[in-house]
Amino acid sequence: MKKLLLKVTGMTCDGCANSVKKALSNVDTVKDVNVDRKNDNVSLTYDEDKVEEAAIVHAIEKIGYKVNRDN
Ligand SMILES: [Cu+2]
Repeated sequence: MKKLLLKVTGMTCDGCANSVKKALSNVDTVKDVNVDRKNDNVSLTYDEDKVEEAAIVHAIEKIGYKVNRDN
């Protein structure tokens, strides 16, 4: 499992944070999703052998938020 930290901008309320969390939870192998809306931080773990990081980023962008990779 690999840990991923992303900067996600555009989350203006707790509803947004929940939407992001839900979208990520639907991506295969993703777990331990944590959304810190105030700091635009989203962390999670996933299996890098089965899922591309791009698929995770896409899941967020698809519902309308911007992702900036934090390494
Ligand atoms: Cu919102």
